[in-house]
Amino acid sequence: QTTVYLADYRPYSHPLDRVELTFRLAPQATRVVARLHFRPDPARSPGADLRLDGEGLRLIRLALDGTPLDCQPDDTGLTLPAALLPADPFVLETEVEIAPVGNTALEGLYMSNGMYCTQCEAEGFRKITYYPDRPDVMARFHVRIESDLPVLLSNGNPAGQGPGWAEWDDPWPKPAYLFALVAGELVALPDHFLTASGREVALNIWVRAGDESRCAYAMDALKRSMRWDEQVYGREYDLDVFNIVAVDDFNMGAMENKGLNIFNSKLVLASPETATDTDYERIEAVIAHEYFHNWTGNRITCRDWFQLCLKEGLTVFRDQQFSGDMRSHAVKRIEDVQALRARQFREDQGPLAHPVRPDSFVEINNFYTATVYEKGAEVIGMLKRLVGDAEYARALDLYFARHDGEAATIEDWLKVFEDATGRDLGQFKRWYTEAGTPRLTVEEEWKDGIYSLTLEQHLPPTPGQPVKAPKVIPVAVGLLNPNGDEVQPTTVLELTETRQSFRFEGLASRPVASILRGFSAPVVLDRAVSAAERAFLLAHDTDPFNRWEAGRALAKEVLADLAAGAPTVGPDWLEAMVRLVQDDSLDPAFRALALRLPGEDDMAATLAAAGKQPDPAALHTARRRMAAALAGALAPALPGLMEATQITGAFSPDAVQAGKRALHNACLGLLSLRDGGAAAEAAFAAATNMTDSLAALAALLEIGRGQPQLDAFGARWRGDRLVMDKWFMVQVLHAAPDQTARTVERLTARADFDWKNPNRFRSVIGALSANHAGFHYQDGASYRLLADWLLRLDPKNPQTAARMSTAFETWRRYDSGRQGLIRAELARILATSGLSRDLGEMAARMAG
Ligand code: BAL
Ligand code: ZN
Repeated sequence: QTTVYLADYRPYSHPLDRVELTFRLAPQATRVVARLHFRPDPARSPGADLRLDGEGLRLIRLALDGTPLDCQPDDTGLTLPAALLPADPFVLETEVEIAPVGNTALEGLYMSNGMYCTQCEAEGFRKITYYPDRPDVMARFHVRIESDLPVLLSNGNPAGQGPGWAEWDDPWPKPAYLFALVAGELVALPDHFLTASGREVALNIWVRAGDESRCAYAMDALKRSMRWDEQVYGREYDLDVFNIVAVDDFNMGAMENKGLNIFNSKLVLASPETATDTDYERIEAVIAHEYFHNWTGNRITCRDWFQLCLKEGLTVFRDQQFSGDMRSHAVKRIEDVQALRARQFREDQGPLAHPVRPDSFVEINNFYTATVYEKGAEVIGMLKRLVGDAEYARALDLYFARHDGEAATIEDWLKVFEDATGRDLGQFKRWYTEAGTPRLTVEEEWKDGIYSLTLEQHLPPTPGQPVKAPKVIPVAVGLLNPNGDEVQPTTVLELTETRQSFRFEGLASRPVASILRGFSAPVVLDRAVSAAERAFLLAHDTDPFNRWEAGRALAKEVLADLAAGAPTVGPDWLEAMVRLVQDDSLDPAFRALALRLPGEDDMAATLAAAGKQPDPAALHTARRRMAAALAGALAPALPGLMEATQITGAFSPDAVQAGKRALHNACLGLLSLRDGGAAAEAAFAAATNMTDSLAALAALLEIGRGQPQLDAFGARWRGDRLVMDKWFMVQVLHAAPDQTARTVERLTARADFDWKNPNRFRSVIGALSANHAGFHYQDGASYRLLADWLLRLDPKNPQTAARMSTAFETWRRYDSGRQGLIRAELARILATSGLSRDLGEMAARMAG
């Protein structure tokens, strides 16, 4: 395995201006003719050979300015010796043959349900033609597609079409990873958008016939995204057309190819009957994310793949802002922090920890991680908090002005902020270069009317980074007086040293501190707070995030106590929940989030970080007892709450209705713990939308019932791949711990378990590891099953196999028995011959 290092970066030797591509599509033997217009620059790498990347290509023809060349490719590309290269601009022409139909890795040009499509990020273009496949080589593309299929799409603007062909011209220079091609029997939902400066843009969402009725929400989200980017970031769209295509077989969520976004169909298609509120929310966010990439990613791209967070962190941050503006900032922040803790903190605590900007990799596909994306977004949030909103806006304007059309770095990004604000960001840069989640301890002192907070940061060692210098941590703090009134509004303390004190004067009485408001930095706050103080903050904090956080901390303490053998659930948390859930001044979505019990994996991580060994079985039992206690305490309130949150009018996926449904269904889940499932059975029978239907089904499965409903659901949605993914997943997620592996074995034996489809694979094998107690069941059957499936998938689709292998990253948390079982599976994977670079790198890093 070859490791690539950031420190080895060198600019590409031969500037490339223009690319002309011709595709003659055929499933077994597609011909790709590429004409690359090079413009030699004597100042750049004089005398250098010309190296092109290429994998799995059959070279048919190679010519330089029309003269055939006799150069033999190797396994990874083609080298033209410097002696053959003219000093003046020249055209290199290649013709290669590829077989899209056999491409199960879903990288490069492949086929999905009879349609051709591409995925080139990060290094898929080299599977299409010989090319300098690196993001700092930006060129203008002209594409001709020849095929009898009716819809032929590529990037940029249409440049002509006739029977059996179409041409596309992209005026904006781009790296090859943003190239896309689609050809198929597709139909469009058409629309249009008038930009702020009055340009008309044709919008289309392309799907298979029959799916057009499920595109309206995605189209609406696209138009709102386009308007939002104009209004908030001053960014207008820059082509005559914007196409989105839905594809069933896709390794990721979606891809931001210039003017031709390709989406996993589950992130486009939605109707009330088939999509849950969570699906709608996700579609809105991902449509926005991919659209926002047009400026943060496409117009300004990354110099090399180590800079991936430059586009991904920023674009996630922008889509989070957008979703907050569209829905509720408080709810969105809580959801984002939950996801960050579940995925990124987990990554940061284990053998896969890496900096937001890694400095080496074996396979770049393995670095599309929660750290690069979600922590990358948190780092930008901190920057904004530190410089303030107005300065952030000025810095972003400067970023777009200075780097438009360029391939930039994190250094460029930080320099823009330094120039716009006059700040020195040298210390802040450590957030990009050092892995690990800082831990923050707090000491308080109240003396002579002065309240002092002493904050101390602890930076845990991570692979390859044993010792770290202090970071800049923005800690948002507010103070409440004992009556619950706020006496110090939110102020951002800048912790720059290992240990630092901050004083608040002029207070009449000892305040209650609300620390890390809005989750102002991605850190763990280690603070011993009494249950009474947490309950006080849950009742009075003006910061909605910290209000929720107080409830969450209380709940985690209850769960930890129960798992450690406490006989009952104490009253503080239960009483607080009873009050909160009936507080009609609170958004139902917020109340639903507060009612959600801490997840078992989350709890296991919390215990492990505190030096305690989590017992998956004990945690599972404790969580069930906690749910039962909550259901008991809320029993008198549940009927009234369910009635108040029953939606009577027409379905809408908006945040208000979704919030009501979330609270209603949270109550239904609790009620079913007491009524034997009667209410859930009735709810399932009456459901008119997927949110309610799936929630009722989950509530029944959770109490070991629901087989007739599961059968009815399966019979109704047999022909719908996306809905059937839910059917598969819900069974695995809610299987009892000793039945989880067996459930997966039963489901994977079905004819409709199409394991080469990434969505179907994730719906079962991904759910296996998401069922914490089932995955970690003591006999190790789930570990074996996961390893078996990873090894089976790896030769077909290494990228997805590698992603799913992260289920094993937490092995160090558990007892020696489980550690041994997981390590044996990792060793078995590593001992397999022909392992992909993707899975090989992941297994080796996890095995340590
Ligand atoms: N660039 C890969 C998919 C995404 O993050 O948008
Ligand atoms: Zn992205």
